[in-house]
Amino acid sequence: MANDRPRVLSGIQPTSGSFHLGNYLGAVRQWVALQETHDAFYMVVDLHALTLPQDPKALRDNTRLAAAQLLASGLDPERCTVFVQSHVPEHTQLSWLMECMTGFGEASRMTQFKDKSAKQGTDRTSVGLFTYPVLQVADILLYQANQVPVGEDQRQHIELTRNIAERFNGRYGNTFTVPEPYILRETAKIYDLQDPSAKMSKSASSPKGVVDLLDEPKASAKKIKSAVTDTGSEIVFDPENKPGISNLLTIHATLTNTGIPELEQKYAGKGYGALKTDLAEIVSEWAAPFRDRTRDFLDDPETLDSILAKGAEKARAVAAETLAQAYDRVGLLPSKH
Ligand code: AQP
Repeated sequence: MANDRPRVLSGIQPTSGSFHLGNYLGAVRQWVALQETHDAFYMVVDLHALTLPQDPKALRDNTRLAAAQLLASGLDPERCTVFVQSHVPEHTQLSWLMECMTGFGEASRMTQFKDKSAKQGTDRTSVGLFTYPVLQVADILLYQANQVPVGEDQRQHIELTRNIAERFNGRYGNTFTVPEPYILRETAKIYDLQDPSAKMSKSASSPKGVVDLLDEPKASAKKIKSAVTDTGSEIVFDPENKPGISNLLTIHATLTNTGIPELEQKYAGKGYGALKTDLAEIVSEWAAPFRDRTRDFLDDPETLDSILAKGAEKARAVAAETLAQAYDRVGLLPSKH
């Protein structure tokens, strides 16, 4: 791995039993491509998962499961660094400095927080949910990341990261790389199959619109075939007037590496049913080897844990250097023990 490559950093929460198509197409697929050209750090963000109540055993299981799915997606520990966020204590240490650099009003404007806290009510909303975008700031700045490959829903958090990095650099001297979001327009937001105005999300009100990558093929085929479509019968990419069909076309185009115009031509004169039947098959065929590879990694927890341990070691080497510099810049007295 060449060190002069630009650096990328991103993470995924271990909050469910499976990644969904939105996670994969919006983020993880780009991570796999970027490991070829960038010095890439990818983590399972278990500390972020704690912002909502988690069963301890489920969290441990889902953390391994998330790591297994990342490797099954094509992340190669020889080409990138894969680790678990809590294995690198520098994340929470830098986070405190970042909290002290963030305005209360600034944090209050984060739409993810506003949406999630509105769903739960203030009494059930943790302070951790409020400050987690700031932990994310620390996650990114620790690695001096040039780019952060994420879905559209994370854009505001990257903007916050940029603002805080610039503020810190302005106050204490150049310390952090100011990162750019890396968001592919085509797959920035994959929509819920039952409600194409909402993003596909694990906290959707119904699982029917969410295609989990570890779903049984029959289950995902059923979800795709019963996807809500639009009035009319023509298969054209028109997100404004035909959000349902446009979402299916995006998923089809990305999984098969086909251009949308080519697909429009292929389905000219055919009904919605033809597109859905084909897409159900494409998703099932794509997901079958993914499921097998995930299972193989889970069946060998020792190898999985050793990959994560090596990843954490590599990550810590970078994180510790940045943290020491940031502590020094703000005037914390170095520890001599
Ligand atoms: N629908 C989506 N389209 C494109 N990208 C998406 N991502 C998530 N949903 C979509 C991207 O996946 C990455 C990892 O997501 P995360 O672990 O942070 O999970 P999340 O954002 O909490 O995912 P969900 O399913 O949307 O969960 P809830 O319901 O909790 O909000 C991120 O880069 C994200 O942008």
